[in-house]
Amino acid sequence: MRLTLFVCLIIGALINYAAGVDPTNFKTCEQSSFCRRSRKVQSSGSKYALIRGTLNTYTDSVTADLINKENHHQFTMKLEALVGSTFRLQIDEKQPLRPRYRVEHALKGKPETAQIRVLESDELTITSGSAKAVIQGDPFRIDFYENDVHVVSVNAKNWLYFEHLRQKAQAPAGEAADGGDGAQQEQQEQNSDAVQSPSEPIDEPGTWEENFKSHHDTKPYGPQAVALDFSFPAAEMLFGIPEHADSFALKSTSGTDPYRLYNLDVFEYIVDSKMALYGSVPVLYGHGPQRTAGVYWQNAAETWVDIYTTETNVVSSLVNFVSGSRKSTPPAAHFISESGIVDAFIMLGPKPIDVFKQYAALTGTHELPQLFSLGYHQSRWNYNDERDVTSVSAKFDEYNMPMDTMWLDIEYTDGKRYFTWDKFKFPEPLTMIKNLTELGRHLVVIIDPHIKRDNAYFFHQDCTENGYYVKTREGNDYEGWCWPGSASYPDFFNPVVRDYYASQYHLSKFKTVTEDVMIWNDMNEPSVFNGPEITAPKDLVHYGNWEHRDVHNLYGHMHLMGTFAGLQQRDPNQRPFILSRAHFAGSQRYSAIWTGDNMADWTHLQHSTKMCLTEAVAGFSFCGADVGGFFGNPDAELLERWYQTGAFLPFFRAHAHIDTKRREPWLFPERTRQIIKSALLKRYSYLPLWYTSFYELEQTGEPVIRPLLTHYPLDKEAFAIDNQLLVQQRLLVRPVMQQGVSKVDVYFPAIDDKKNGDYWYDVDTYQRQERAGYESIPVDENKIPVWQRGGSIVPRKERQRRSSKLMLNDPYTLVICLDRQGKAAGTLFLDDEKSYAYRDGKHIYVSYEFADNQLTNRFIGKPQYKSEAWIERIIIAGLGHVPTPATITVNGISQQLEVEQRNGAIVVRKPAVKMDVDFALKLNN
Ligand code: MIG
Repeated sequence: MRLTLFVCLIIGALINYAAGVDPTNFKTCEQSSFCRRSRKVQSSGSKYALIRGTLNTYTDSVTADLINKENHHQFTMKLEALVGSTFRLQIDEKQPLRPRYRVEHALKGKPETAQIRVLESDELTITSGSAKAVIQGDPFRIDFYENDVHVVSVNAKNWLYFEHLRQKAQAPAGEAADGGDGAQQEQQEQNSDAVQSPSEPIDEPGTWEENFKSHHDTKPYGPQAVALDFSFPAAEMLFGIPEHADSFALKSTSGTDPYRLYNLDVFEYIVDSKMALYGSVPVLYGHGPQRTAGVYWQNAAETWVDIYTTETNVVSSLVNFVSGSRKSTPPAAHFISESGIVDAFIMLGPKPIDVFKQYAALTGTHELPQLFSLGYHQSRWNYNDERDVTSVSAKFDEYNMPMDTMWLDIEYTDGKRYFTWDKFKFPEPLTMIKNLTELGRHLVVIIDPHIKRDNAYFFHQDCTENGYYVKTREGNDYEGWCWPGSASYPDFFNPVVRDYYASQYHLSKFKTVTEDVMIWNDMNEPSVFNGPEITAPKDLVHYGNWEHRDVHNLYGHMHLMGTFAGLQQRDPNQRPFILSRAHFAGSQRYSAIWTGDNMADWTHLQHSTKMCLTEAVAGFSFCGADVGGFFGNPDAELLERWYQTGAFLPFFRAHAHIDTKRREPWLFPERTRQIIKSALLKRYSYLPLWYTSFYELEQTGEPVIRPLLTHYPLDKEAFAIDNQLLVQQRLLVRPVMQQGVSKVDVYFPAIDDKKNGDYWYDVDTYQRQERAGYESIPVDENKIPVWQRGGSIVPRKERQRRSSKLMLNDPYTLVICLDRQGKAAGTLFLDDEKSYAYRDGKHIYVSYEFADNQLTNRFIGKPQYKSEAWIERIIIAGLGHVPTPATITVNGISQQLEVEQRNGAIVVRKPAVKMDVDFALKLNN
């Protein structure tokens, strides 16, 4: 017994060691005074009521005053209707001692408001189109309806909690507040509990100043938390609030910490965890078969989110069954933020795709990326010198593997001074870049926000002289420790600093790159090695006199705004490509993101799809994870499976830690090389689909990759599935993410509650799945299980090239998979793959339709881009007969085409029509 325990402890210690992260470096809710205070309200409720007679009605909004009935503090409430079944709720103090921070720059612009009708009786009913809000005065509560179905409640649990700003009481000598741990604190807490109501626990330790480990937070403005609960009566599950290394479906937080949103550089993060990571996107959705709704909690301070799920255990479902009643407590979320105001957008759906679009209407989308950025990226920390870069690129050619972009990590710089190069390792960067560019490849270099405090460094000189750095409370430039040693951090919240920063990217300043070199912004949480929780202290001061506390989760976002402006100014004709680690709501307008420092093990591979699915519904379709895993050395099988998975996530980059073994594909045996090569080729063959999907994301707000529930909202079995993903509504991908398996269970979702499913065609064999439900699918080492939906048309390019740039004029293959009615449809977008000309209509956007044995095309907008490309083959699956021959008609002239069989499909060879030409292809019976 003893021995087992001992062994367990040892193994436990070893696992911990391997798993990396030291959780004690990061706060728990208990260690964070505002989280502790706000969470207490969950057991007692709080008391807010509308003040009668303060209601004002406008064409698109109502306002009224709210009172905390315990301390009589007053607040103003504004409820505004926005176009697209969305309401915005704002609550602020009526007369705060100092202004409270309101998030700027996250929304893509001022949201368009909508007209309302107001009906006043016992309650206040506000209608706008099919959206309706019913406000109850005492206790304050709002219920939201979409087409008369109740989908969201605000404050139904009475957990609204708003700490008004106040003067610090003079503490008697010797009783200075202390947030440290230990018995003394607990003792004090018990005392204060005894005398204070939960809405007034403001003398608790940690309220007016707070310690964590060796760090002291002065908290000059005292307690100022805001918290509110949202219930989703029509939902059965909740999802959203990235970034966490956790499942797509949010888990109950009862008995655990809440999910935390606080941009942090977590060393060797663990999976299945609610701990904070690099990005924070406070948008959350509730989904049920009939309705989907969402809440965007616009607050940039540290935020914790408690999750209440409706547990479907046997007993409760039995009770529900017997009583015929619905579950009484719907799923709910409790948002708790350290400062700021209540600013919540309630998006009413009704369907998943509607609510994703409503969120995109608020915060925007990534613009159409340059095609190269959807190709394969080769990175590691570090490619050591010019020869290394050139020879890695050459090896890809030697082994006939496509690769678009080489990346340079921090070691290319002169001593971590960004915008400079190490002159010994990289004496001729421009020549190196030109060599890559001539091969049709790109270079991305890293530019981090920490600035080396070196008096001889121009950037540091400029920032020091002009006061561009983030300040301490005392008004000095804040100094932290990071890669360059002692470092300071530009205050990107200041528009003048952003302009200065943007101008550093101009080629007249950054002379050692070209307009084709793109940018990687890392460490922008910001990461500060010697700061509290490895980030900046909360009492630092930003532009506008805001505390870092108020704006923390936006720091990376502001950094990205500067970089994006810089790249646009550098070359107004090229769409910028930026990769960021930190992100907030709206950062998707500026950059792609990746999931940071994952590990070379199977669980991290599995989390790449989970995490990117959550990011995609939170606006970040352009998401990927380090292929191969950042820390550690993947074995051949893990690396192979990781390439196969990465090939079907939007951002596809291999990357590795400086201490790992080199792992370029040719360093592995021939078999592995072949597997990786075929994954790369598969990725490149689908580039036209990825590209079209990103164009459509920008046009419509519909995510590029999607969880199954997006298109199968009725199928409860599909709700939580996060090891499968859809690419638009065309592909179903189920990467192999387990070791040593020869088959995988794949779930084919149902379109109704009778278990009817779509047809799905295996993209390699055209073998068809006709039923919904689980299927066991055999997988050899080369297999990436991917199906195309019956009813869809997918454009592909099948010629093998060195990089995507060289594919510009390559011909297309159209893959047509028929549904039960023998129909299919799909779109294709093409342009110059690089400039903004598409926004002036210089593109071809075409919709293909197959019905009655005939394929036709229709142009959406006038085709105004001159493409050399043409259609070289048309593959049709599900036809049931081999028509010979096929007849194509262009401009009234008909011609017969050869038809062949390929696996379960037929192939029409060489239709040879240009992309901007009208045609009809008739298949004879
Ligand atoms: O403290 O630039 O997540 O991708 O290779 C580590 C070096 C800093 C963290 C990034 C990682 C990158 C590394 N960076």
